[in-house]
Amino acid sequence: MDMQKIPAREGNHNLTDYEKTRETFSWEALKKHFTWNETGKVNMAYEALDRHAENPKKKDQVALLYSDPEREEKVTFATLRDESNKFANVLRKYDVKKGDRVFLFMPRSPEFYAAFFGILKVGAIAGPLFEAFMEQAVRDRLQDSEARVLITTPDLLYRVPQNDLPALEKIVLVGDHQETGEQYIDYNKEMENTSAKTEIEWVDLEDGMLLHYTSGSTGKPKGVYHVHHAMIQHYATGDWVLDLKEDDVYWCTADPGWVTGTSYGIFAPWLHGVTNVIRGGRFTPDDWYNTIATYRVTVWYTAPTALRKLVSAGEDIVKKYDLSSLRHIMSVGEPLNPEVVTWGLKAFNLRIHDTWWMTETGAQLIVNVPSMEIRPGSMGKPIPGVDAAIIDNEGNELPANQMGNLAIKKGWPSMMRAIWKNPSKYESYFIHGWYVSGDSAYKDEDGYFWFQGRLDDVINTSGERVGPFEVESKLIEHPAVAEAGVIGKPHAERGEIIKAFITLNDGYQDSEELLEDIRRFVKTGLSAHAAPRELEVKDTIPKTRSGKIMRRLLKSWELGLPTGDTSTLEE
Ligand code: 6R9
Repeated sequence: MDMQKIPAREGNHNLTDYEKTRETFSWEALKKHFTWNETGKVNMAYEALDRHAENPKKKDQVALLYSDPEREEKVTFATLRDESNKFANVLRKYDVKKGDRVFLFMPRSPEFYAAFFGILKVGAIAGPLFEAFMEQAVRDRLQDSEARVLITTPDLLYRVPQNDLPALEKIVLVGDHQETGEQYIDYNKEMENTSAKTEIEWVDLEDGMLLHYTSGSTGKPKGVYHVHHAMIQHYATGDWVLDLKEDDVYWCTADPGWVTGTSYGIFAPWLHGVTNVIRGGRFTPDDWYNTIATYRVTVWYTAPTALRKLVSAGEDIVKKYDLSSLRHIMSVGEPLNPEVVTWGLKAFNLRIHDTWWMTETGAQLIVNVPSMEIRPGSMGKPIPGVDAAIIDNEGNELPANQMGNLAIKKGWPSMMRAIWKNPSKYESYFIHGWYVSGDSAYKDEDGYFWFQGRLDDVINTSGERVGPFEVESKLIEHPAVAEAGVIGKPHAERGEIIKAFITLNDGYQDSEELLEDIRRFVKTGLSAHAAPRELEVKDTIPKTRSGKIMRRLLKSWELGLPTGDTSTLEE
């Protein structure tokens, strides 16, 4: 491979000597930064919010700089603290207690963030759901988590199948509405009538904080369970990788329905007390550049799929905006194409720093930092305090340049502590003390990690993880569909798109209208990002003798690749 190397960035970076810090760093020593080191009790909301609101020098600083095409709001640390206190009081009024699950299903807004911290302040576990989820996706997650309270908007209420959710007692509605049932709580009314002071519920480091549902290759989405202790790694990576300084204006483009939107859209920036830009609404290159220019964004965390769209939009549009405030750019979610890195150097005169991690890992693990040479196409190196390796299926470490399972030595602070109500699934992630990511990669002689692909059938479309099983299950609910097999098909801009192969029930004919109807069925029943962009009718779907859909075979056919071992194929 023709390997270009991009030298370290000049400047005053938080992590100046990666190698030396790796040798000397200990999580133990970092604890002294946090109040829980003295008190033994913790709450993320306090560390990220109240601590700054109590600091006379910081309380009036803008914490949340919200904008969408219709609304702009600047919320200080003191105000966000007060609003989250109020929401904690509202939850207590309805008897929400430590350990209860409280879910949020709404677009990004100042109310979202106040409610989110209010949940943490009573010691409850927050479960943010992406606003694009349709009924099935909402049902699966609220049923599995047995959420007692849901915060949503009147617009989204029709996607909440209340009759199927026996554990759900209250629904907080943010915005004007007509609903009158006992189960409804009016956000604005309750917030007006409650005090801005509250008692924070102090919890243990290992107590639950967050549930993020994520897709695997089989079964329904799984609840990845995170605890307050994770903050130590959000803080450390906010320092080393995000390179945050006190006067930064930081923008993470991810929605809090995905882990990047919580760990790096909420925790890391606010643990560092920086101004956090939150933008709602849809993506357009003009809007994005305009956001950076208007708010003088200095540090920007985004995803390859968005960057690829910016590349397609071209360099001329970059020149229309004053992006001179930008100091640091990072990417996560999918492989970052070397061409995008090269383009970034030209268009922004900045390096784009790839970072690798997962919902399950809770925080960044393999990264590029400003003081490190970048090798475009590589995810970088493990952060201090974390050991990563390439292992074989028996758990043996493989030598440099050999492809295998990307694995992490168990025990980093932000690691998930459980899969909700599914201990055997949790155990299945680990062999011989290694967490096995499901990604394949290799490590070069200099310790840089190179992503190769997923080892399971999980699809990564525009940076979002989609389990083929969920899509297949929805497809066969359509009256015309008998069987379905779903794969990810490589796509230049989106990384992968979802392609579904289906067989039809008797009496149905393959037609454009039917396929469009099936597509719409998944889109409105599950979620837009899970709807297959391509649908193809087949006579049969290949299956193993035990009845498992052979997605690998469908993929090889689709891509014209050798089909490999088909000995388990059903006759
Ligand atoms: C944070 C997040 C995790 C999966 C992961 C991998 C892919 C993430 C990547 C990357 C190549 C990177 N992924 N970062 N692939 N290079 N820098 O994305 O979490 O939604 O759970 O996805 O995404 O396949 O296993 P999540």
